[in-house]
Amino acid sequence: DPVTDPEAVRERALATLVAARDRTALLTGCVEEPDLIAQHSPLMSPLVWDLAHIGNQEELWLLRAVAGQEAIRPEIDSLYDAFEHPRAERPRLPLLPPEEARRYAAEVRSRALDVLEAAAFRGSRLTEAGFAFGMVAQHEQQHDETMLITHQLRTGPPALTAPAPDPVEPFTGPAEVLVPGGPFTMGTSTEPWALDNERPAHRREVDAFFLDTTPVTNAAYLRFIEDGGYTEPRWWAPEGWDHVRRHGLSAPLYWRRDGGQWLRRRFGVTEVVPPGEPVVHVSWYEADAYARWAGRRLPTEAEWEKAARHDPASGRSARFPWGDADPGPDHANLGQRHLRPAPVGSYPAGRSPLGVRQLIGDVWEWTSSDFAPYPGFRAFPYREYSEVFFGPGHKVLRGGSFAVDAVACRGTFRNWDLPVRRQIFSGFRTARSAEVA
Ligand code: AVJ
Ligand code: FE
Repeated sequence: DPVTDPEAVRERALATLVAARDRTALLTGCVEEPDLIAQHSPLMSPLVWDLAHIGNQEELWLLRAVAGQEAIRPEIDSLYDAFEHPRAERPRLPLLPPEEARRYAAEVRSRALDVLEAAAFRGSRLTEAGFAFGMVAQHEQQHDETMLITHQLRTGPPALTAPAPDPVEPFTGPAEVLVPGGPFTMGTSTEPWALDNERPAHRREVDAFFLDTTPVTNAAYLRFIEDGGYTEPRWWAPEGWDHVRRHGLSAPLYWRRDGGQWLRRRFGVTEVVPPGEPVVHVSWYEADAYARWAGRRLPTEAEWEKAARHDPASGRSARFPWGDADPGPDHANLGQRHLRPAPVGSYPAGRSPLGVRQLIGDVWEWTSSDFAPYPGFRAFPYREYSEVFFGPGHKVLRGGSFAVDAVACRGTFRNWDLPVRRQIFSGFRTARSAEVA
């Protein structure tokens, strides 16, 4: 059993730590030093901050908390504490220069692998089933997605390339799927590397609803734009309307109208907006307005998770829409294999039992829900991962994007952000309540 056999846990932890570091090396090795220390947007850290922060968190959790070691460089902790310094002020900190940051992260990693080699994976909640190692690998992968967001914000010639997803026939299946009402199991108490906010498993009642079979496409979103969506206050939440007016927004981030067509900039390349791909780089306010314009609404977080995990035949919740198997390349567009969402209709093997498509990967999907703790939530291992973000300010996103690694993606995984944010790889699908007889 991969959860209880210590050698299997060790092997999985090693493979995920190595994969995360390979990706970090790619994201910080494909540009020159000035691009590593520059701040490409006040919304983001310089890439060199993410790099040392990844090492510093690994040191805190694997070297100090798990192995009881002394700090390697105690004076740098505060520089890389995300709560002490907001992103906008990080470029003015005396950060480790790129070469030193690399050496520091490598030193931490080499010691962490010794800790992993000797670990017993029992006796404490932190090491049980390799949790701390899985948490650190997920943390690094989350910052790899953050760094990919920074790369997308960066202007100049492309630094990253990746093949396009395989082409598919335009999706012609039903536009929406009926998810029957009734209880389902939300969250998890058994997934070994699930983070605190995904726990514990609990029953949730969800009324019958219809959910879009696929994420909303660029073509559909364009109809909203061309119907005057951005000029009609009635589609918008009041704060959303205010935001759109103040910032003069009229299309997703990175889009620009050129004569008769819409272009977008994507990792240094300008291209015609592809009609069949899920729309990406929209805020919660834009998703909410589109849904209202379409006569629909965003799904709640519980509706999203029921559609993604509940198997009506067995009554149980699976880890993923397709079952309990870890994601493979036929299931979903994950792991930065591509630098874009795949067209709707891709990955038929990843569909849910009811036929909902592309719930995992491609684009993060906004839900209507505020980020809130599940009944019985306990912060673990630190309050600053989830607990301090609970509240009405943050909206939940689900399902992961093309920029998320499989280790940080599952049917229970919860992401959150402010409703104005759109530099993230965010899209959405819409829902409507089923008529009650
Ligand atoms: C879960 C993506 C909102 O990036 O702020 C990284 C993940 N937490 N380091 C973030 C995280 C601490 C977090 N999100
Ligand atoms: Fe972090």
